[in-house]
Parts: sequence; C-alpha cells; structure tokens
Amino acid sequence: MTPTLSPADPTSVADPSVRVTRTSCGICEASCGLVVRVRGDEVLDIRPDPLHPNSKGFACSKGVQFHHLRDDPDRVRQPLRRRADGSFEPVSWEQALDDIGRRLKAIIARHGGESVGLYGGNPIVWNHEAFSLLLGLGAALKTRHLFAAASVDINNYYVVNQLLYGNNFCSLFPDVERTRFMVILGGNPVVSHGSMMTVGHVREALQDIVRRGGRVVVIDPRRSETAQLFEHLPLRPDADAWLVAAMLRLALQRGCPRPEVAATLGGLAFLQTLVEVATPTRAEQETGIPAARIEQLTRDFIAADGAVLYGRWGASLGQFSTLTKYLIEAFNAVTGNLDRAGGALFGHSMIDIEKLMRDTGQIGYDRWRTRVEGIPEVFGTAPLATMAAEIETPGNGQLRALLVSHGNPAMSGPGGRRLERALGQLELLVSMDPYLTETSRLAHYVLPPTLWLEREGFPIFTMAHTAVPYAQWSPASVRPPEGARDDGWIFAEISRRIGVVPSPLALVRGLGRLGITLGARTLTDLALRTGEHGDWFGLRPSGLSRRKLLAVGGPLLLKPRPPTGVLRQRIAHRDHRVHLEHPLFAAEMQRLAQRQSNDPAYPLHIISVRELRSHNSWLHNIPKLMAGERVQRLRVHPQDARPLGLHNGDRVRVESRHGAVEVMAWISDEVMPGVVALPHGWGHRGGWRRAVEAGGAAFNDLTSSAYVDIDRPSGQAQLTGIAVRLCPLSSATPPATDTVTTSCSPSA
Ligand SMILES: Nc1nc2c(c(=O)[nH]1)N[C@H]1C(S)=C(S)[C@@H](COP(=O)(O)OP(=O)(O)OC[C@H]3O[C@@H](n4cnc5c(=O)[nH]c(N)nc54)[C@H](O)[C@@H]3O)O[C@H]1N2
Ligand SMILES: Nc1nc2c(c(=O)[nH]1)N[C@H]1C(S)=C(S)[C@@H](COP(=O)(O)OP(=O)(O)OC[C@H]3O[C@@H](n4cnc5c(=O)[nH]c(N)nc54)[C@H](O)[C@@H]3O)O[C@H]1N2
Ligand code: SF4
Ligand SMILES: [Mo]
Repeated sequence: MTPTLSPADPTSVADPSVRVTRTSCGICEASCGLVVRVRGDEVLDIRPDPLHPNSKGFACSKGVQFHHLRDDPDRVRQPLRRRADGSFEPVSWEQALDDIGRRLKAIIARHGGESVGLYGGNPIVWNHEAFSLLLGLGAALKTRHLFAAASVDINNYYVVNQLLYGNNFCSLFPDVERTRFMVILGGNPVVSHGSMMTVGHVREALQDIVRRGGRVVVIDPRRSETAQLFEHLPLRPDADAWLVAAMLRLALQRGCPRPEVAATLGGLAFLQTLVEVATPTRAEQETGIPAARIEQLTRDFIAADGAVLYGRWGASLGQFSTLTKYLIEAFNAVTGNLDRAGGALFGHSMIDIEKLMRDTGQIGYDRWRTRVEGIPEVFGTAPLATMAAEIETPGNGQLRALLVSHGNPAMSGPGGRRLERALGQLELLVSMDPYLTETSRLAHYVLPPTLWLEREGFPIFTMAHTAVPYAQWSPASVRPPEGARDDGWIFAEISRRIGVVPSPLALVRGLGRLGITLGARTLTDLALRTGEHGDWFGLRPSGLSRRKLLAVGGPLLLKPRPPTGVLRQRIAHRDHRVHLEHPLFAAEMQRLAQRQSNDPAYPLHIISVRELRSHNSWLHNIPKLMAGERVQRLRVHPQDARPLGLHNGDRVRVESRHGAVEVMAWISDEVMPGVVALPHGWGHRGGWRRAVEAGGAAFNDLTSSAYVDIDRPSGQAQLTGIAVRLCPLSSATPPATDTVTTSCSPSA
C-alpha cells in the first residue's frame, strides 16, 4: 500500500508502519526540503517538501532518487584494506582504525604533524560535524596540509570577501526575488540549481524576473540551458575580467557611485586607476563582445531599479578568478547595488557562520604560504592545486599521509594524472567514501561512511545564502547500513588513536586532555543557542536549540527576506567600509593586461559542462539517473568541425599542453566558434561498475596544477578556458586542407 501525502501536513500518513521525516537534500546547494517515507530499513520514497519555506515544493530527480544510492550494490559496506596486488579485502572497523592509528603515529613521530594532510570534498558541506572535526584534526596536528574542494570552486570568493568585507564567509548573493535586472556571468542555475545563492525553484524565480518586467542576461561561451531561456551574450572563455573592468570604467565615467554610496566605499581612486586599461575597444578585442553591447549593458544595469551582477563557476575557474570576483563586487558596489533590495544581499542564517568561523580561528588570508610553491592560505586551507607538489617534493614538511573525506580529488582535482600518480606515492592514503572511486582505489584503506539521509544534520553553509532565511536541523531519516559509520565518528576515532583532540579551540583541546569531551555537535548547538535566534538556555523560551528543531521535525521560517541596510554592521573592517584598495588587485590587473591568450598550436578553448542528472564525479552509478543511454559528448561548433571533417559521433582526440583525452564529437552551435565543451565526471576508473561502463574521458586530464597555470591569489586551478587542439581519429570524410590544427601528436 502506498500511503498518501498530505500537503497540509507532509508527515501525516495513515499507515502506522510507515515513518515519515522531513529533511533537506545533501547533494547540491539548493538544499531542497524533502519528505522521506520509511518502512523498517527500506526507504519507500523521497518527495519534495511542499511546505519548505525556501525550496517551496521543488526537488530534482537526483534528490528523489537518492535511496537508489543508499541501496546501490556497489556501495562499500565494510572497511576495506588494499592488498599488495591492488585488490581489496574486508577488515573490521577495529582492525582498520587501529592500523591507521598506528601508521599515522609512526609517520607523525618521524616527520611531525605537518606530514599528515586532510582533504574535505564538496559533500562535506552537508555534514557540519565532519567538517568541524576535519578542521579540528588539522588544527590539533598543526598541519598546513588542509585541503578543501572550495579551492576548485569558490576560493576566489573567500579571498575577495576577506579583503573587501573582512571575513571570508561574508558572501553576498543576488536578490533573485526582487531584482529587476540580473546578469549571470558563468552560471547555469537551471541545471546547477544555483551556487552561492540558495533560491528555491531557481528556474521559476528567474522567469519571474522577466514576468515582472525585468531582464535576465546570461553571459556564457555556451548557450547553456539557462541562456536558452533568457537573453544570451556569448563571450570568450576566461575573458570575464576584461568585460567587468570595462563595465566598471564606464560606470565610473557615468557618475557612479552616488555620494551616499561613495561614503561606504574605500579606495575609489585606486579602482578608477585600475580599470583605466579596460577601454571598450580593448574589452571588445578580448571578450568578443561588441563595445556597443558592453556600453548598452552597463547603461541598462545602472538604470535598473535594483540590479545585480552574479558571477559563478565559469567566472571563478579561469586564470584570473580573484580579479574577476573583485571586479564583480566593485561593480555591484559602485552602481549602488550592495545591500539593497534587488541587488546583492548579506545573508541571514540560523547560525552566524561568519562569527562561528571567526571564533574558531579560520578566518583569514595569506597568514602563511604553502611549503613548495608559496601560495597564500585561504581560511586556513591550502589549495588542491598544490597537493601533488606537496607529496612529490622531499624535505621538511613533505606530505606523506592523507585522509580524504567526501572527496574524489583524483577525478575532480586539477592536473588529473599527476595528482593520481602523487596519491599513489603516499605512505598512507585513507578514503572515506561510499564507493571505490578513482581516489579510493589508490587508498590503503577505504572506510564506508553514512550518507546524508542516514545521519542527523543541517546545511550550515547553504543556509548562509538563502533567499528565505529558515532554520532546520533534521534527524536521520533512516538507519545506515550495518557497516557504515559517520565521517565525524571516524575522525574522532582516528584522533583518539593518535592521542589528539580534534578541535580548533585550544580550550576544547585542553578539556579533552582532562577527559571532558565537547563534541562538534554540542559546540554547534552552543553556537545556535547563544546566537541571535538561540534560546539562551531557557532565558529566551521562544528561541531555538538543536533539541527544539529536532522536535519540530521540519523547517521554521526565520524572516520572510534577508535583511538590507546592514552594510556597516556586517563589514568586519574597523572603518566598516568596503575596502576596494589592495596591491594584489593592481598586480593581477597588470598580469591580465600582459597575458598572451592566443597559443597558435592550441587554437581552441575547452570549457566544462555540468549535467542535470550528474553531480561532479559521483552520481554516475545510479541506473535511473543514467537512463536514456547517456553518453559524454564534446560539443564542437560547425565552423570548427568543418575544416577537420568532424561529424556527429566521430571519435576525436583533444590535446592540451598538459594531457590528452579521446571523446565523441557532437557538432552544435550551442558553443561559440573557437570553443569546445565537455561534461566533467566521466571516464571513471574505479570500482563503481555502472559509472565505469558509461565510458567517456576525464576532463581534468587536460588541466594543470602547475604554478604558472593557476589563479595566483586564490591558488585556484584553471578548469575552464584551457587551450586545446582537436585531432580527428575516425571520420567519415577526409579533413579539408585549411584544418584548424596541423600538429596533432601521434594518436594512441
Ligand atoms: N573539470 C571539472 N572539474 C571540476 C568541476 C567541474 O565542473 N569541471 N567542478 C569542481 C567543483 S565545483 C567541485 S565542488 C569539485 C568537487 O570535488 P570533490 O568534492 O573532490 O569530488 P566529487 O566529485 O564531488 O566527489 C565527492 C565524493 O564524496 C563521496 N560522498 C558522497 N557523500 C558522502 C558522504 O556523506 N560521506 C563521505 N565520506 N563521502 C561522500 C562521493 O561518493 C564522491 O566520491 O570538483 C571540481 N572539479
Ligand atoms: N546537476 C548538477 N548540479 C550541480 C552540480 C553538478 O555537478 N550537477 N555541481 C554543483 C556544484 S559543486 C557547483 S560549484 C555548482 C556550480 O553551479 P554554477 O555556478 O551554475 O556552474 P555551472 O553549472 O558549471 O555553470 C557554469 C557556466 O559557466 C560557463 N562558462 C564556462 N567558462 C566560462 C567563462 O570563462 N566565462 C563565463 N562567463 N562563463 C563560462 C559554462 O558554459 C556554464 O554554463 O553546481 C552545483 N550543482
Ligand atoms: S536541486 Fe539539488 S538539493 Fe534539490 S533535490 Fe536536486 S540535488 Fe537535491
Ligand atoms: Mo562545487
């Protein structure tokens, strides 16, 4: 019998054998509210939560199919130890943890805590306990080898937020619900469901902008699923900084900022000098967008009553991502759109993450630099692009042991094969992952974790950018399978075995040594209870606590909208103004102006594609999500395909200066001429059978983690706009003589 779901009370069911929980999805940043129905240990179904204040009854196929991942026959269900021949054997938790503890202790004794590293991948964002313990263990070991997926994603935000607003985690986000004009630079929210903005049913929310008479302009080298629905302006990959600098120059010439806005900004004269080089002519040359269009866009933006320039992944993974993000913030600021309805907003969260991260000592930039390449730290972490060099380079502080949680760096990290080789050289690699991934297969131990559906939690990060601020702390919806353990528990057990207390707080470490344990969950609850919405241990009976939220069982509305008019209060600098001046930005502008963007041997540029039914590298093993014979296809513009004699379905070799992959070509004008586009997350080599069968090639084999190829200030790798050439492997028709590339390497 299938019990019915009541929209008035999504948890009411007639069947007493069915247990219903309300939770939030832990796959992407939309963090949609979900209703999960369970009988015994079986998840009957997962549906959108119609009463969730932010996601408002929306969920995508990944969220509602997640129980198939829980039940996947390829899921690792007991700790595995790698044998000498590369195969794995099951071992008990005691055996695995004791041996890991012993080996770590020996490595630390010989080489110090610095020789141990930690990597937290993207899904750790939905596991605040594991994230706290990962940071805590890093602090206890005093290691600088603390890596986060943020460094292949948003470290440019975290650098700019720190310099401009005084806190890495003070991330402003677009007021999609009220804006009259939204410019999307390098984002595809119709597929990604939004990043660094948590907007329920984002496609509808964007369409509403147009319905209320506003505009949405999508600036993207590819006519993405979002661009197809709105105005599309193609631009050359990794030219965003030129576009925004030119728009800023024009805005400043047109009398921006107004005096009352200027009073909130420091460093206007610096900014003015900085963007001088970005004349409309130069910007047209670099971006491929006609100067007249850039001028019109700027005029329309200034004229709109509430406008926002939103730059995301595509504008964050080029070689100038920190500069680009800086220019975006500066543009919103000088046009008077910071901290106003319809512009860019400061978030409002159940737990003040800016304060939490400051109190735990994470906040900062460039307090130290990486050992080998001298890249600045960002909120206490080192960039993933430096991991291979830290493993490869001998000397004091060499990285010798690594614990990976919620991540697949061998696939999602830059410089693909180099990183894979480096991971293989580690004295100890532990991968906490539900699958035998490309990373896990290199590990000495694979430890099976619980999944978000199977543990208590809340989306601490995405709550900081919600269009509708709410509070939620969900119970586990279903028991984990027998062999799985929470990542947080695993970190705690490893810490115990090596004799450290995993906390960034010296006080907590001290108490721990006296035998008094304050768990990560207790401390997060403490932050909630003593915060703006807290119950202050009964002093404010209407306030919130973990216990209360678990008892409520679902989300609670905190405010109908995030606040405005809070700029002075939220900026952490002593003068409470936006700091636009920093020598780093001048140096970056100079580096940009001197860039040589054309490499005649590699005349095309490749960009990465995100697909609706994939999530980075990890949902390709779910048959329902792979239905319809999904294949990986390289999009090639007809103008570039013709001289090579390329047709749909032909095999083609893509070569960059860093590596090569062989893929299937698909001729399409959705990409602009000169640009090819390939989905990430294919070309699996691990033990997830369906994913491996799906074939394809690993995008990141084309990327580099070398110092010369990264965004210097953030250490972020270049994952978009990489120069490549195409070499047809099998083609129905012979290539024409004026071929785009003449110097392909002999193909394998
Ligand atoms: N070419 C290219 N490269 C990219 C990107 C791209 O678009 N194109 N995207 C970049 C971005 S934005 C990001 S965020 C990074 C992501 O990089 P990573 O976070 O390193 O990698 P993912 O591919 O997301 O892998 C996540 C892993 O976590 C595992 N996992 C899922 N849930 C849990 C859990 O609850 N506990 C534990 N322990 N493990 C879990 C999954 O099985 C999977 O193996 O990749 C970056 N790399
Ligand atoms: N279905 C699905 N959803 C996801 C994910 C997923 O893998 N699958 N991953 C999640 C993660 S970890 C993240 S970080 C978010 C990211 O979410 P978004 O920030 O929306 O990123 P993408 O969807 O990669 O869209 C980036 C867009 O930038 C364009 N682009 C590429 N290079 C450039 C460039 O140089 N300049 C400009 N202006 N545009 C460029 C691409 O063509 C693409 O349309 O998505 C999340 N949501
Ligand atoms: S949009 Fe993202 S958060 Fe929402 S259900 Fe899909 S995967 Fe989950
Ligand atoms: Mo990401």
